[in-house]
Amino acid sequence: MAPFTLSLDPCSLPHCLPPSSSSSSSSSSSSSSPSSLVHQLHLHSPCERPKPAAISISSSLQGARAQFPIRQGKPSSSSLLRTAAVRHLEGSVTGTAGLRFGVVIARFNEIVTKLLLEGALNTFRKYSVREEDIDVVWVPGSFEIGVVAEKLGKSKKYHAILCIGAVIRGDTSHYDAVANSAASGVLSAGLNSGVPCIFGVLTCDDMDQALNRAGGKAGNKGSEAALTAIEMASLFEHHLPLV
Ligand code: INI
Repeated sequence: MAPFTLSLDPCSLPHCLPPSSSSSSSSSSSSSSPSSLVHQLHLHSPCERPKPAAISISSSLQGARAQFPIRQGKPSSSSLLRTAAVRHLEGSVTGTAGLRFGVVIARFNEIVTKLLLEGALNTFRKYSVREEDIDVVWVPGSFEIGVVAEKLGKSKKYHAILCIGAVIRGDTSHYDAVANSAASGVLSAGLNSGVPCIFGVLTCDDMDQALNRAGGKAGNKGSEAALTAIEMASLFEHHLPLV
């Protein structure tokens, strides 16, 4: 069996736990409040960030493996899924220090998109992303999102781009055109720029459905998309180095 040397980076904390939930779930851990965590994370600038895991592998795969830092996987109920020899590369939603995000948001159906943005910004805050590391760019409609997302991605100023819009069938006969264009635009932006572009565009049958997904009884999809953006930013930054 190839010998591994693993070291943990900040991203190796439990994957799904928001920094604040650890303090709220246990009264004895109140010292890890969001604000104290922010303070700790800010001690490291991006260039001071601890280097990802060091690897020592004596096999013919050494060269290839050395390009991809290994992080310890979260505990699995099945030991078959997590073994020493199989690498699992996965972004983390903790350890967000230094990660920068662009948000592209459509004004069309603003009553919905503003709620999605609110959910996204709350999530960024909850996971200790600094406000100064977020830029929000407004565009007229979802159709315009892709071109701006691609421009932001190519600027290399951001680790992920979060795209927010609301396409509502009841409002237009060209629903399908706008919805499909928004989806393919965001996809192309990610592929062409090499920066994760996250699809936070609602495609709904009516306004009720949209509001339900923008903080109503179906949750807030803007918040979910922000979490996806954090995970993908982390994956790219910490585990998939530029090659
Ligand atoms: N843009 C949206 O974001 N959502 C919609 O529901 C929508 N409808 O219904 O038409 C919409 N249209 C505008 C479109 O995105 C462009 O801004 C417009 O076509 C100009 O290019």
